[in-house]
Amino acid sequence: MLYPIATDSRVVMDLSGVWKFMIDKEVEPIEVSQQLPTNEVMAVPASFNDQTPIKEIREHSGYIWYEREFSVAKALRNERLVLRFGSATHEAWVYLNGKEISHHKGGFTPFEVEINDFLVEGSNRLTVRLSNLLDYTTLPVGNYSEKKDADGRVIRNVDENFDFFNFAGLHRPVKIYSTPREYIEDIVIVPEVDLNVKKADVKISVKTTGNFDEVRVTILDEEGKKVAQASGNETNVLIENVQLWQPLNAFLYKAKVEGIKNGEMVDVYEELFGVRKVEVKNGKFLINGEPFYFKGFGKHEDTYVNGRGLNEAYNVLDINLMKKMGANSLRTSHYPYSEEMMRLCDREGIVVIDETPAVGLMLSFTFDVSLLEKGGDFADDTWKELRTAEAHKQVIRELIDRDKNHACVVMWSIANEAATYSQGAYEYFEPLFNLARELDPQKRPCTNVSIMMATPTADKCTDLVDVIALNRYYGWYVQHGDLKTAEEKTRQELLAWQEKYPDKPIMYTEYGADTVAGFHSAYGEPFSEEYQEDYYRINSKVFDEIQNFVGEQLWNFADFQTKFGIMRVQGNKKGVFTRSREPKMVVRYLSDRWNNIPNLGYKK
Ligand code: BDP
Repeated sequence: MLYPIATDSRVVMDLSGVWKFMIDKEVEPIEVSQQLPTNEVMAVPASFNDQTPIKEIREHSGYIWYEREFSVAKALRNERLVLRFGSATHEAWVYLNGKEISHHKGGFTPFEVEINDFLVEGSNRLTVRLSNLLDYTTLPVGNYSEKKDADGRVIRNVDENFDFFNFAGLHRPVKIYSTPREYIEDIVIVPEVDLNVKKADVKISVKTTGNFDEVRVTILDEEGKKVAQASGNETNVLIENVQLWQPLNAFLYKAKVEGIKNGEMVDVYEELFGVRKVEVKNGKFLINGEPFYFKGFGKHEDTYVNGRGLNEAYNVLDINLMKKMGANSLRTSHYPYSEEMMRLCDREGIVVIDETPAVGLMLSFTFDVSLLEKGGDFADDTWKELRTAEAHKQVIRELIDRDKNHACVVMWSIANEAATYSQGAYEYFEPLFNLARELDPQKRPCTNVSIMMATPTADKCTDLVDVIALNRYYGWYVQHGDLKTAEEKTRQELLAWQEKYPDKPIMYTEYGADTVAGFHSAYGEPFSEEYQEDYYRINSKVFDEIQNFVGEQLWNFADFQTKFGIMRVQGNKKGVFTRSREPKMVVRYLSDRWNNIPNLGYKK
């Protein structure tokens, strides 16, 4: 799906701003033929939760309404007009002038609908009903329950089956864009580079609606200089002396695609792309033929007030902080991030592991590794009770459709910390990996980010992954406060993986310790800034001993908001930055380490 941009043939209207807002108390049905009966307002894009001091709104589980009016200039009304949501969390019903025009389930991917037939002259009323409910059929997975109050009103509750606050709302921009009636619908770009001769053969497929005499593709470099041109819906262009997209050294070409009729350009779209080669070979993760070492973070889209809503200034700050630390990569834990962030990562050369919102696929949460080390075929009810397979297929489709052309994306993460050690896991995941591999035109590697109980002996899904991606908390959730034993355990486990799967690269996608900024301890006790630094130091030491260990993405970039819990003091404190992005002490150590590790060729 193309990102909405303005071009010589397209106009974009942004509906960001202050909308009318209301939580639905389900007392009586809302009449969409009437204006929303509310005086509340909320800013869009943003989560609604932190824009109010009212607890009942902040913690509301159920249905939520947004509304605003807009007009479309007369000059545009003969164009094809598309209403597009960057995301609406988690399920949306869209009404225009009281008529339902669209429905979408899944809170982290865009959807759109043509609105010409529903528009009226003058003011148009756009109403959105959202649900922030999660259950055993949705991604992420929530524990859903409901009860009735004294008046017979349904009270709904979602207990998150994951460790982040269930922010919701119109999280990403809502836009109307125009295209001509005959238009470019989609563009798929697959660059194949011959690294020896620095030549790229770029396959470009253009999906159009309507009849064009010619579909012309022009490739421009960063200075706007034409480097190649070809014609056809399916075409290959050759780029000589190609400039590669490299980690932290991005080069982006522009594919200018024009639909031409009677000698005139009717529609034009410009898609940026990078030329780079990603391979997994002999226990290495290669970018452009050289072993890449991941340095960076698991993150969240999580900022004060905006919640999970798009916050471009924070996105820019975060990438700048990462670059200063010598980091080169991030994982979009635990859901697809905004398109704006993906475009920024393309531009900045940040390497991305792109994750679906499949988190919480586990119904017997424990860090008791010994449970599985006892041997036997572990079984809990996860794969009997969860009914997420359909939603999972849908998010894989929508994620790959949205992000397929991004140079920054080097790997898909199919799920985070699923019960991959439990009976039925392989049967659940095999079709999903097949689907991702079939759909991705660039055939990127795929992984499943694994939880501690998915030990080398217990995990049932390692055969499916290209890279072994581990979330490990030795020295925190286990061997808490005992870094000496934690170091031994880490070494033992990594060596066991390497021995069992010598061809698969291994990396950490999470490791970390909750740390209260400003809390110090002469004894390096847990929660102190000293402990956090000691924890990272022992981990680094082991990583450097393991030949096939190709990267460290720690948990977490910054402190973030979670649900309440006896283990959470105003959220998760594993950030190396606070939620407002002040560095904790460990940032100096990590910056020192990472600035001395090359992006390519660290472990030859
Ligand atoms: C892992 C999860 C992550 C949590 C983290 C933690 O993948 O979402 O926030 O642990 O406990 O289980 O800090």
